[in-house]
Amino acid sequence: MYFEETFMNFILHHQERHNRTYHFLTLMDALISAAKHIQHYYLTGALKGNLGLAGTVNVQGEDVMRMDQIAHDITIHYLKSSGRVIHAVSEEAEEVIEMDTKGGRYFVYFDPLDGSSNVSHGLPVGFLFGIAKRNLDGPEDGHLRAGKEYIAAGMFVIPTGTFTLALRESGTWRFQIDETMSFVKPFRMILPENSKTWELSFNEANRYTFSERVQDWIAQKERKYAFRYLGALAADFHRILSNGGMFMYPAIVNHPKPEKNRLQGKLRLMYESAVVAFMCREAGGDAVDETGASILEIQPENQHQRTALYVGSKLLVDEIAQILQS
Ligand code: AFP
Repeated sequence: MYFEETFMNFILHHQERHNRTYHFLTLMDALISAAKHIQHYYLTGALKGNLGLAGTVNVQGEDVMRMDQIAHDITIHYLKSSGRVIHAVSEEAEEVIEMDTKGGRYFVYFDPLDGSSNVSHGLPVGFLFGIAKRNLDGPEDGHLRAGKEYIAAGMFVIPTGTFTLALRESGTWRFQIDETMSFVKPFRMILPENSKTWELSFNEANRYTFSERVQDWIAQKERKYAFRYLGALAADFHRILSNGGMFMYPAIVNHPKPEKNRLQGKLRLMYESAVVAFMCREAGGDAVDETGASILEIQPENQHQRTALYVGSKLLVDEIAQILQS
């Protein structure tokens, strides 16, 4: 018989090779339990009447919760019970969530159900997370960490059963779920250098609201690369990691209704942009914001801060960064 290497084995050996504690394993176990539980709800939610409108009542006469609220509650439960988390930041909670402020070691930033408009279609959504570590040597400096200080970042693409995790200076790895619901078969992701498979991913409907220079750049490239867009960052970025190219959510600066401009972009820095930027860097790529500055260098001023995002193959990101900086 042949057995694939499990995620837990992979991460255990990684921790041992680097003389690290097992606390990180406990945290990863909590995140994986949450992801499996969310996937279960996603797959059975319609049957249980839980995918309806929040505030309505389901067939069992229970109040219907939004799927993203369910995913948030599940994740909070597992993170809290791990006993390893100091503070968590969730897309679904305005305030920072205090957990184990004395014994915890990690800060976790997450979006438990990103791309929720895909839910009612049964199409992929993401559970994205970034992890930073308590300052064990000096005074604690709080949860607002730049992406370059994350120790790990990852995403589950639900309900496809794929999980991608980047470990600082140790690469980006993809796992898939097996018949026993274990994540197995670590596969190192490196962005392909050959541009044959590269793709561009952005919301085409927004194209004429981008800055002129971004529009010009797209016009130069559009015949060269295939174009894909699912509307869920984790799923769109999943393709870019495999095929190369670039995902972008530029700033909206030319909307016909100026009040609809989004000068800071749409995506959230701490649990969307920095997460994929971290995974991308570990796979040999890069990510910048609307000024052409590195996403991983941005020091957040608040946990729900937004940023424009250009992430993917280094060549394309360097090219757009130069244009944005000029
Ligand atoms: P929702 O979770 O509100 O659907 O937003 C998803 C998302 O943050 C990200 O996953 C997508 O890449 C992006 O927004 C899609 O935004 P548009 O619908 O504006 O293209």
